Amino acid sequence: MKLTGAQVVCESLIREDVDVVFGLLGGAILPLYQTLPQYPQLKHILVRHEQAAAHAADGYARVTDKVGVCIATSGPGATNLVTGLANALMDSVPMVAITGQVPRKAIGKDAFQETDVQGVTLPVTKHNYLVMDPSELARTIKEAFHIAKTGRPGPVLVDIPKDVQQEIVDYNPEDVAIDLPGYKPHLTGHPSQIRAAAKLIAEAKKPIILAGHGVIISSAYAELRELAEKAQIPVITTLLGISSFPEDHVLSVGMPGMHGMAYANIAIDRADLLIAIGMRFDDRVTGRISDFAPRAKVIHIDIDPAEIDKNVKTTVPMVGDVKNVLTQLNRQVTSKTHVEWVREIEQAKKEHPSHLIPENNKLLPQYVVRQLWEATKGNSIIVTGVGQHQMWAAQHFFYTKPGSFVTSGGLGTMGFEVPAALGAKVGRPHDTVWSICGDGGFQMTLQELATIREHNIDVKFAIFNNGFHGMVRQWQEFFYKKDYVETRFFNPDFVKLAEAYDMKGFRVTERSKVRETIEKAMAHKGPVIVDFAVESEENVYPMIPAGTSVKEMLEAPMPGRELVDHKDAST
Ligand SMILES: Cc1ncc(C[n+]2csc(CCOP(=O)(O)OP(=O)(O)O)c2C)c(N)n1
Repeated sequence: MKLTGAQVVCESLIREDVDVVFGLLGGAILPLYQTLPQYPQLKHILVRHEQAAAHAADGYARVTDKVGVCIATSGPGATNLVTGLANALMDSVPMVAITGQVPRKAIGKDAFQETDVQGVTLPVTKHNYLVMDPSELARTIKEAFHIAKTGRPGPVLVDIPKDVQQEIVDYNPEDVAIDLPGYKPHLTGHPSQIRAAAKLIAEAKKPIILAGHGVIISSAYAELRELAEKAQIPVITTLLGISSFPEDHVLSVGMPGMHGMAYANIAIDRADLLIAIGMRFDDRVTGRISDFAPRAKVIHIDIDPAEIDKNVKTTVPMVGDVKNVLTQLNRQVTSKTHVEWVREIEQAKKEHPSHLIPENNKLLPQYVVRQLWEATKGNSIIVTGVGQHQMWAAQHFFYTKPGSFVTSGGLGTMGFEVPAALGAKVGRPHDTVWSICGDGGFQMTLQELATIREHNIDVKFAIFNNGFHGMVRQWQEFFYKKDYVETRFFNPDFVKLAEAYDMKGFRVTERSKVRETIEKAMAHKGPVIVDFAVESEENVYPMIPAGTSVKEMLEAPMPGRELVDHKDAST
């Protein structure tokens, strides 16, 4: 059949099972926008800034098994997507971004709103295209989705000149085939490596699993659990691996790394075998590499061969999809117990109770997180920004439902919390979504409150209002003698702000009012902002300063353990 390029794009999106797109229009993408009403199956959510379109698509993709889609115009529209693309690439999130480009004959002339988007986004996408021939549109969109969601997922950008969107082409969906001879993700583990890994597991006295985002991406929850239970191996979950293993399980040891649970880091330090599953040994996990897991052999399962030996030397690598590899491995792993080892970790938990919240009358941010957990009975998707509140959300809410924690891990993007929560609620409309926000990060994308109100997207925002860029203030306190340069700032009245956006707003200044306000917010149908006036100079503990090791770990001061000797070892 004969269609315009724009119609081919819409037809192709529908064939990829897309039902919602996030975007903001402009001249170069107008032909596509003017075509959208012909396809009511494609719901469009108009954001107020393109960065939010990318983060919303990202949040949507993380809580569904779908690819998130965002759309922007040429030039500034496309460049506004860059942070969102980089964020999705770092955290392996399947996304397709469609951008308008100036007409073909204007390319290279510094035309109005012309930017070399392919060039700009090359390092922040898994792959990108500039479609110069309308007859290649259908295949390109099909390839973009295939690349975005297979292998190690990531964002793919398709840049389409305005006249390519307007031109009439032949479209026969049956004839559209992908043509990617060089792209063949390796999906199953090599049998000899599986045997070698099973042997290491059988020999280990102190094995520990490090479960990452790959477990969630691959939906390998049951397989992970089977491995852990069969061989009685304690499980640590990285920041992005949170919710891949239920935190109420006896073998759960929590999060490792810079702000990980002390006992998780101690367990890694003492382990004789690390089984790293779909994680990439980020520096926030390892600290100083030479001191990381000094006694351990390493089994590393990852779909991306580039991750093997990148940061940590691997004894047995297994390249493949986590679910497949674990299924293969579980067949060869024999039942075992590690009673002494599990007891040793239990003892470390008692000696280093990192999850304890100080009992006092202060409005502590940790307490707010714990109350959110209790009030929701753990039945909520938690979305966060980046900073102290993010770490407290990771530490003090106990995640038991797969895919219930959405956070910007690799890029650490403040401002993620508002649009990603919007996207998550669109993706899982029947789930409660709480966005735990920094007062700094919230103000980076709060314009999206208008989008949220317009579509009545029922997200509950908990702003941790400490009047500071809290995480940076903490570094200034620890490493720069409390020299608070430019971390303190003025905040608007968030309750009035909520009212300005026709939303419900509450302010909480006392610990005793936390729970009832959370319940009121949940009872209200529609979006709510709760402004928690939390302790302004509370610190996140434990902390392993950047570039150091578990030996230099700082734990919360308590009787008999005073804080001493803060060194600036940061890199
Ligand atoms: C876009 C962006 N800019 C700067 C930073 C550096 N940074 C990391 S944490 C942080 C402070 C975050 O403050 P806030 O959002 O209020 O959260 P809090 O740490 O107080 O919980 C900053 C500025 C960042 N991560 N992202």
